[in-house]
This record gives sequence, C-alpha cells and structure tokens, in this order.
Amino acid sequence: MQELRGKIDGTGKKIGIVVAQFNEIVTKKLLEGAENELQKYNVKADDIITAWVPGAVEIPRVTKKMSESGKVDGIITLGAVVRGETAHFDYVCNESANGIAEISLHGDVPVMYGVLTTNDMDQAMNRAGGKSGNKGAECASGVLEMINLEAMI
Ligand code: INI
Repeated sequence: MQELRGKIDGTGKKIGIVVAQFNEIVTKKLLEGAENELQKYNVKADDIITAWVPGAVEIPRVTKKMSESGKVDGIITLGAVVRGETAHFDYVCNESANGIAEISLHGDVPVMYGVLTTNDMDQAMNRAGGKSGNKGAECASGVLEMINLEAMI
C-alpha cells in the first residue's frame, strides 16, 4: 500500500496570492495570515507575489493568468463576501467560487479557496485572525501541502 501526504514545506517555492480589495479590513488580515504562514514554512518574502483585484468577482481572471504564467508553484485566493452588504450576495459568491474551482481543476498549479462568505462582518473578522482562526494561514499551509503532494504523484 502507498499512502501519500504532502509535506508542509515551502523551501524554494514561489507562491501567488490573489486578494480582493472589497472589505479590505478583512482581506488584509487574511493576507497577513497567509504571508506569515508561508514564511514560517520557509517561503522567501521575495517569492510571494501578491495581486490585488477590486472584488471577489475579479479573482478568477487574475488567478487564471497567474496559473498560466509559469511564475508560481501554487496560488492562494483571498476575499470576503459579506451578506449584509449586498443584494447580490449569491451572485458574487457563485461567480467567484465557480471561477476559482474551474481554474483549480484545469489549471497548471494548485489553487486554494480562501474567499470567506459570511452573514456579517463579525463572522468574517472571526475567520480572519479572530476566534475562528485565519483562513489565509490555512490556505498557506494547504497550498504547500498540495504542491508537495502533486510532486509525488
Ligand atoms: N466583492 C467582494 O469581494 N465582497 C463583497 O461583499 C462584495 N459585495 O458586497 O458586493 C463584492 N462586490 C464587488 C464584486 O466582487 C465586483 O468587484 C464588482 O461587481 C465589479 O465586477
């Protein structure tokens, strides 16, 4: 039997981050969490490329471009869609999630989904370094695990 599990080790890895400016008070904390975690696992600051996009809807297009660029080994997407703030909550969530999922499946490098979809700001802040952890940090260890796992297959 063979059991494969990717190491959480970023030595020599280049990571792309696509982050939404909308609800930046939340997304900058997700970004901070991701950057700190990547560096904790030996990714060099110079090897983290961050692209800011206007909102969650714009994440897939830039993620696709990054995925095809050959410049990164994996990508983290970060955003915050908050129900209280939009009548288009479902539209924004679906557009963003479906686009990211498509690139994750068909693109060249692993893509992590770090777009929070919450009912209110409190829930979003809780998941951006508050009492429910930091989704950005989770995505950071996850992308390293995926990169190293895929290298074994
Ligand atoms: N974008 C977000 O990232 N989060 C939101 O909560 C949000 N709301 O509330 O509407 C949001 N809308 C903007 C959207 O992502 C696009 O930037 C915009 O529609 C232009 O294409």
